[in-house]
Amino acid sequence: MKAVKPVMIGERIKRREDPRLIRGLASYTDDLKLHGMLHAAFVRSDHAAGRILEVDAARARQRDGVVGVFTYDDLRGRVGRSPCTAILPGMNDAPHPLLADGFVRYVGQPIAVVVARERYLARDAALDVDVEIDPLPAVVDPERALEAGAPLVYPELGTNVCWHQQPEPNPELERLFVEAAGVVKLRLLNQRVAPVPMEGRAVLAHFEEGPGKLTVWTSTQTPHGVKQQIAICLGLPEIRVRVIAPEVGGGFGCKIPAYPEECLLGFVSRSLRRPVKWAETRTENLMNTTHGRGHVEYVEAAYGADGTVLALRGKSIVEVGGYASMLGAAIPTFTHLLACGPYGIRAVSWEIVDVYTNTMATEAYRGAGRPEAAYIAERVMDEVALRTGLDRVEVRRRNLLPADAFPYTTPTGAVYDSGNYAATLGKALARFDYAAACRERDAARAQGRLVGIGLATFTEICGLGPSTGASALSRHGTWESAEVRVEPTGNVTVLTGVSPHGQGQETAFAQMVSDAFGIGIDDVSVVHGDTDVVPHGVGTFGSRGLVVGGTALRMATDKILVKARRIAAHLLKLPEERVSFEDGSFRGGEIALGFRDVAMAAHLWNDPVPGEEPGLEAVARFEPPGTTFPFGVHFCRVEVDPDTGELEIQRFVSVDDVGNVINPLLADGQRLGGIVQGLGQALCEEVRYDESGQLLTATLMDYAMPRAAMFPRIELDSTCTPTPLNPLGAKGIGELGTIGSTPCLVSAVLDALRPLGVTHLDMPLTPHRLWQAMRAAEARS
Ligand code: MCN
Repeated sequence: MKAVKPVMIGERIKRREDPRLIRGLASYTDDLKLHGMLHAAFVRSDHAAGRILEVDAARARQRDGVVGVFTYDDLRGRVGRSPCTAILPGMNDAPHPLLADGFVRYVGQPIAVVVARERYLARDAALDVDVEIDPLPAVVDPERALEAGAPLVYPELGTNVCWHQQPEPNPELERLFVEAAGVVKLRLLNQRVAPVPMEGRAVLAHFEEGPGKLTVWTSTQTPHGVKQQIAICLGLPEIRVRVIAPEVGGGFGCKIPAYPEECLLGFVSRSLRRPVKWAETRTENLMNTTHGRGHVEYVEAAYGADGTVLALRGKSIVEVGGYASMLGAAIPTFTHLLACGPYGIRAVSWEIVDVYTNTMATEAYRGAGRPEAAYIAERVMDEVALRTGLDRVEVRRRNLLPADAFPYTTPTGAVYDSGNYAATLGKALARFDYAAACRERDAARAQGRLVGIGLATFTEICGLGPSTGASALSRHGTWESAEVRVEPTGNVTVLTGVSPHGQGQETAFAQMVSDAFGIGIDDVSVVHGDTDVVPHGVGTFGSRGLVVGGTALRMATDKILVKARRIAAHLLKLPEERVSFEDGSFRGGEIALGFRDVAMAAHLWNDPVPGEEPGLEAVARFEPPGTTFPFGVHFCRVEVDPDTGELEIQRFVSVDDVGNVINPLLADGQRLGGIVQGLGQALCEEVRYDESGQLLTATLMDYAMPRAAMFPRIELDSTCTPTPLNPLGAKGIGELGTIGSTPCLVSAVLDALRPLGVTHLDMPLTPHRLWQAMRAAEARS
C-alpha cells in the first residue's frame, strides 16, 4: 500500500468538513425526508401575558390534508414538563408546559401544534386555529419586574425573582473599601442578543411501533442530553429513544437545551404513528430560540492611589425570561466567578437576582457569563486609569497576576490553571505598536478628529467539567467519551461524545489520530451526534470539545498503542520494552512492523498474544480535574464621524493564549468568528421588546447582524502557556474571541468621544446612539 504522510498536531490543515458543506452535499435535519412524513406548524401566542379563554381548532381540523391538532388538553397527564434541568438550589422553579396550559407568558409561546400532509398546509391550518386570550399586563424590563406592584409572570410565586444569590458578609472587603483611595461606581448594561445560527432549529421525530422506538433528528449541540430529556418528558425508557444530530449549522449555545418542540414532535409522532417534521422560520428563530446576555450590572470597585483595584462589589440583575431554560439561571454565576478577570483583586462580593419577565428565555450564548464579567472588569480598569491619571495599559500591568502566581485561586473560588499575562500583553503592545498608535490618535485629535484606542486584557473559564461542579445543574456529568476502533486494514473510526456544529472537530480529531498512529488523515473517520452509535457523550458547549473530548480521544489512542505494542512485541519475538513506536512503525532492532501490520494481526489472531483479546479498540472517558483558563489581549483603533456618529474600526489586534493548539487554522477561524460575534454585540445587535412584550426585532431586517464590511482585517497572534490539566496542554478556544472584543470596542469609542465630554455609553454603539451622546455632551458643555 502506498505510504501516506501522517498529519501532525500543530499543522494548519483545511477543514475536511468544508467541501461537503460548500458543495451542498451535507444533510441538515430539514433536508431529511421519510416515507409518510407529516409536517408540523405551531400556533404561538400573540400576547406576552394573558389567560387563554379558548382554543378552537375545529376549522383547522376540517381543512383537507390536516391530520391532527394538539393542544394542552391532549397532553394533560401524558407528558412531563418542558425540559429544564438546571434547578439551582433555592430557585423559584416555575413549570413550563410543552404547550401553554391556560396562561401565556411570552410572545411566541407554543399553544397548539397542527400536523398536516404538507408544510405550507400545516402553516395555513395553524392560522385557522382560533385562540382567544384575555391579555394581562406584561413586564419586560427586569428592574421594573422587581418593583413593588409589577405584574407577576407567575402570580402563584408571589414574586418575579427566579433565583437570588445573596452576597456573603465579607469584612475584608468592607475594610478595603474604607481604606481605598477612591471608589468607581458603574451601571453597566449587557443587552439581550440573539444567537442567530445560520441553520435554525429543526426536528424530525419518527416513532416506530414495531420496535417501539422513537428516533429524533434534531439540530442540537447535545444529542445525549436531549435523548435523556425526551425520554423523561415522554415517559419512555432511554433505550427506546435515539437522537441524531445530523449536520448542524451553528448553535452558539442556543442549541444546548432540549426544547418543548423536540419533546412535542416525539409525542405527536407516537400519537399519529407517522414521522413528523418541523423547521423553524427565521422569525420563530428570533422569537422562540433562546437569547443570550440580558444583564444589568451595578458595580463598585475600590482602588488604591497606585491604580490597583482592591475589591469589587456588585449585583447582576438578569432576565431569565418567561421560563427558566436549561442553563439560563446559572449563567450569571460565571459572571461572579470570573469577576476578577486576569487581575489580582483581593475581595469580591456579588449578588445575583435572576428575574422572570414576559420575554423569551435566555440561555448560554457564546461566552455565557464571561463576556459580562470581562465587560465589568475592563470598564473598571479604564475608569481607574481616568481617575488616577495613569495610562490604561499601566493600570492593567499593575493589576495583572504575575506568571508565578499559578495555580491561582481567586476570591470567587475559581482556580486558574496557568498563565503568563504580562508576556501576552507585551506581545500585543508590540504588535499594535501602542506608543505610535497613541501618538497618531493625539495628532488626529489635534485636527478635531474623533480617534480612539481601546484595549482589553481578559481571561475566561472553559473546558467544562469537572462533573462535581455540574451535577447540580444537569442530570449529566461533564466528562467526555471517546471510542477508537482500528479496522483490520488499519483504518480508524473515532466515536466521540462531543457534537461539533461548526468547530471543525472532525478535522482536529482525525489530525490527532493521524499523528498518534502515523496513518494518513483520510484513513480516519470521525463519527458523532448519534446516540445509538456513540454510546455515551455529553456534547459541545463551554469550549470543552477539544480539552475534554480531545483528551478522551488521546486516552483512547494511548490505550490502543499500549496493546498494539504488546502485539508487535509478540510478533517480533522481543520483550515489550525493546519495542519502540516511531513514525508509524513498531521497531525492535533491525525489524519494523507498520501500524497496519499490527492492526491486521490483531484481527486475524492466527498468532494469538497470550493474555490479550483479539481486536484493536479502546474506550475512554475523561473527567477533567479542573477547568482551563485561556486568556488574551485585544487592541483596537476606531474613528467616529462627528456629524453622523458612524463608527469605523480601523485596526483590531488580538493576541491570545490557549496553550497548545492542535490546528492553528481552525483555531484562527474560531478566534475570528468569536471576535466578530463580540464586536457585533458592541456595534449593532440587540433583541428589543416593546413595553407590552411584543418583539420588535423579529426579522433580520430589524435585528442587525454584523457584516464583513464593518471590519478591517483582524490581526491575530498568540503566545503559548500550556495547561497542566490535560495531556494535550490545550485550553479551549471556541468562545475566547467573544470575551474581550466587546469591552475593547467600547473602550475605544469612549476614548474617541472623551474629548467631547462623553463619559458613558451603553451598547449597541449604533450611529444614532453615538450621535445622541455627542449632541448631549455638547449641550452640557
Ligand atoms: N482547537 C485547537 N486547539 C486548541 C483549542 C481548540 O485546535 N487548543 C480547535 C478544536 O479542535 C476545534 C475548535 O478549535 O476544532 C474549537 O474547539 P474548542 O475550543 O474545544 O470548542 P468546542 O469544540 O467545545 O466548541 C464550542 C464553542 C462554543 S461553547 C460555542 S458557543 C461556539 C464555538 O465553539 N459555537 C460555534 N464556536 C462555534 N463555531 C461555529 N462555527 N459555530 C458555532 O455555533
